[in-house]
Amino acid sequence: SAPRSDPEEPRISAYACQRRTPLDHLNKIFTDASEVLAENAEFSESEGRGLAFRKAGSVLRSLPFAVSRMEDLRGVPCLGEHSRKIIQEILEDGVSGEVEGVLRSERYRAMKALTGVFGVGVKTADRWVREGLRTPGDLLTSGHRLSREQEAGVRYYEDLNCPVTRAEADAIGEIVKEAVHSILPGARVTLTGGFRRGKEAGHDVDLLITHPEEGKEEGLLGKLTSWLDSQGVLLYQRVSEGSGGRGRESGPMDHFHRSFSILKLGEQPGAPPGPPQPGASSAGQTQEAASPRGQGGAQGRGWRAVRVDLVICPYSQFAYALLGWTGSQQFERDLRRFASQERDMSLNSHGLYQREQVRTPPPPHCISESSPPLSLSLSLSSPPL
Ligand code: DCP
Ligand code: MG
Repeated sequence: SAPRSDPEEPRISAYACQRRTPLDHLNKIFTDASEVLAENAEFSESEGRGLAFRKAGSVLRSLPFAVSRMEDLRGVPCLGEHSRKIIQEILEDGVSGEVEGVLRSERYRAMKALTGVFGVGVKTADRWVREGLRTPGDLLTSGHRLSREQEAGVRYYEDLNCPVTRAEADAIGEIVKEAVHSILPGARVTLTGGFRRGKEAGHDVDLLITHPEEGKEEGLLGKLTSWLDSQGVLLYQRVSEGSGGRGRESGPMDHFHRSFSILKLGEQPGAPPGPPQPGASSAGQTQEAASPRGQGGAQGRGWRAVRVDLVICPYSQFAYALLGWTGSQQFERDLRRFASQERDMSLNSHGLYQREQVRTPPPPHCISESSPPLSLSLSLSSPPL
């Protein structure tokens, strides 16, 4: 990108983790467009193109002014030719023809609807679209074989695509906290993800659970989900065993014990969800339908389904886990990239590692993630729920 004409103006970092990004920003018309193009690229498995639009959206979100002419973008990093063309179109015509075309396209709409089903990824949705399916309702009539997760995704489709409010997230936090404390007094439950960043709505509730005495957290997830199940609150879950953070944790993915679950939330935030329905006592078993066809909305039913991620971490890794689970995704990606490219270190949700300092000749695999994580006091003082 062209250098800024005014050397007095501070440069904007190409790393999202070095930019201030307010919750409410001034360029929504452009970030909405890049979001659609990023999704559309991801729907064709063009990861590189998708990432380019995500990066463009991220930098636009950080600008302290509303873009009103192309010159405003001089020196702004992370905006490729394609993104600039879209911005120009919007500045000139009020809309981007390309984005409008994507929004109207049958394929985009079908991919959006089908990947909106919990448990359905791009590959599966793409296969279904090529077979002629368009909506989650089509899945019910077509007799396609669904995984247990996808079945739950179809059953609770409406609820899971209705944004979770802050009050609902807090209510879920209270339910989980009560359960955790009855099992393991002294354990800490922290709301992470978008809500920790101050968002008023989200697609799920992310909860990080630990205990100040290292080791006490072991075995907690199973007891917690059994407790929730016994209360009729657990509508679905899939557990990812991981290593609980006790293995050789390399790569950007984390290895915590985690439950991808769907919980039942009563009508009054914080109120108990009511007695279990007949036949609804065990997660994954038959539940009353929250149908994708519209009869089963939360209104009138007295409860709604909410996607919840329960993550257990050893206390010694809590700071890193909290950092890694707070997001945003772009912030996390660039934080790891910054660690690697600017500090020759390696960061994930388990720790921050020094890489081996062997530089010449460039070794084929120079990352040593067996060294102990550096101490990090970050956010350990942030209040638990
Ligand atoms: N995260 C991660 N790696 C994972 C899962 C999550 O780095 N395997 C991080 C990035 C996310 C944060 O954790 O920002 C929470 O994940 P979500 O997908 O729930 O994202 P948000 O909470 O930011 O968004 P939303 O409001 O849609 O829930
Ligand atoms: Mg979230």
